[in-house]
Amino acid sequence: MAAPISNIESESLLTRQTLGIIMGGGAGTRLFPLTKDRAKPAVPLAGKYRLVDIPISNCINSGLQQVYVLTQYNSTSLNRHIARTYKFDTFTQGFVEILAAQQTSDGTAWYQGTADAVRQNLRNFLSGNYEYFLILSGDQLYRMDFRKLMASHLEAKADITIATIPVDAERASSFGIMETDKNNKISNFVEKPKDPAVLAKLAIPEEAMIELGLPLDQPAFQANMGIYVFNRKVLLEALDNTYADFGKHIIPAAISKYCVQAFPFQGYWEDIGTIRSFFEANLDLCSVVPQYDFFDSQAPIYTHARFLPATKINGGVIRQTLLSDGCILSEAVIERAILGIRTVVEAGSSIRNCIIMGADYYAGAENAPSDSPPPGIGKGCKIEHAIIDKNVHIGDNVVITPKDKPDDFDSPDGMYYIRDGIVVLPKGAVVPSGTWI
Ligand code: ADQ
Ligand code: ADP
Repeated sequence: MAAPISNIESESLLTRQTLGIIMGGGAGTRLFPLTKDRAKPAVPLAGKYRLVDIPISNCINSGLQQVYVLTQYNSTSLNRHIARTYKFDTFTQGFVEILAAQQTSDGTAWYQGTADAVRQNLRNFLSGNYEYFLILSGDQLYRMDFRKLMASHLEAKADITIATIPVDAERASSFGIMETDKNNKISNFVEKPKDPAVLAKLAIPEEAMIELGLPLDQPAFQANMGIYVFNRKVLLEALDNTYADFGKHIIPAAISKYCVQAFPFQGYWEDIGTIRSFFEANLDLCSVVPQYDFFDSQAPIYTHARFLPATKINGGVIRQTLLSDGCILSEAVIERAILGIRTVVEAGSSIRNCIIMGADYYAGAENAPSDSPPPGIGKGCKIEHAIIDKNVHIGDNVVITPKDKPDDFDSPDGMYYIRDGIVVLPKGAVVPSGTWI
């Protein structure tokens, strides 16, 4: 057996020789309309962050400071956010850079899938002296020390390592599911198995369940988290074809050809790439003890530092709510909600089970557009089960609820959308006083 790699050794290896590649989203519409005017990585999260802050912070907290973000298009908000947030000094040679599909050599074609996105940028990646490529999804909420993943990859002398998480039978058909031997070597991989007979054969064996400390009362499956480590030569070979996706094509084809290892992970991990999962993971942060810990000072989540004033509360009732900086709240009832930066709520309004993303400016500010009414929520409104994107103006006595409405609906005037039973108001929407949605 290979000698164990010391932490310091694997840490410096990771820092010097690993490139982080964040998959910032396909042409997909799963987070629409939050992605109507911005690239997916720039979607606001938990009041003051953006989706991309999670994988980038995990990289930085793991000592990895060279990171590319692959996205379809380079929206101004994504560009601005990355440029303002991730600045490294000259001694570290760290960078976080966006590579947008529009800017690749062959023109404006969108990336056909995750593997295609990496393939189209290979020249960029290979120009550095990287031995390892850490490929990460951009729409997941989790905290992982990638040094442990790298140490496991090196120890196993793997060609590819895939981080895995146990899931139950109900969720298994949404993930790549794999079988491993007792040394965590992957022997079989099925992308999103729909056939119950196929799935049943992939259940984690009892002795492995005991080893992982999982309850034995229901079957569990080892799911692909979309987090991969590739050795340089193996990545080159694996992409020497026209396969579009890692999960659908590259990984299943690699199992018989390479040493592909699993790295079992057991912390909190949520895919937040759909409106429903995004909504639920955000609102879980309002629980008394949330499953995800933004308060962890050992591995903080970084974001754009703004110099906003403290939030001002003139009165009202606030329960289980995340309040960002620079809000002004007057005699409102707010329960289980996320209030983003510069949120304004006027007297007599009630907000329950909502994500309010806030605003880029205050009414009358120098940077406020002269042709839009002020952002914020007026007097006497009732809003529930909704996501209100940035810079939305809601007049007085407005009611917004998905109750008695279809689960999926687009209002003809584009003022609102319903997705998975949640009302979503797009960025900059204007809702006149007295409107019932
Ligand atoms: P899916 O979630 O279906 O399954 P996929 O659509 O391939 O994954 O997206 C993976 C990540 O890449 C997401 O963050 C997505 O936003 C991003 N992405 C997708 N297409 C992209 C593109 N063209 N350019 C840039 N980024 C893109 C995958 C695996 C499963 C695994 C789950 C775990 O295929 O096996 O279980 O991820 O979430
Ligand atoms: P934040 O990171 O604060 O959520 P943004 O990056 O979207 O917000 O915008 C930050 C600030 O930049 C806001 O004050 C906004 O008015 C201003 N701003 C918005 N769009 C532009 C633009 N295209 N160019 C320059 N500044 C802008």
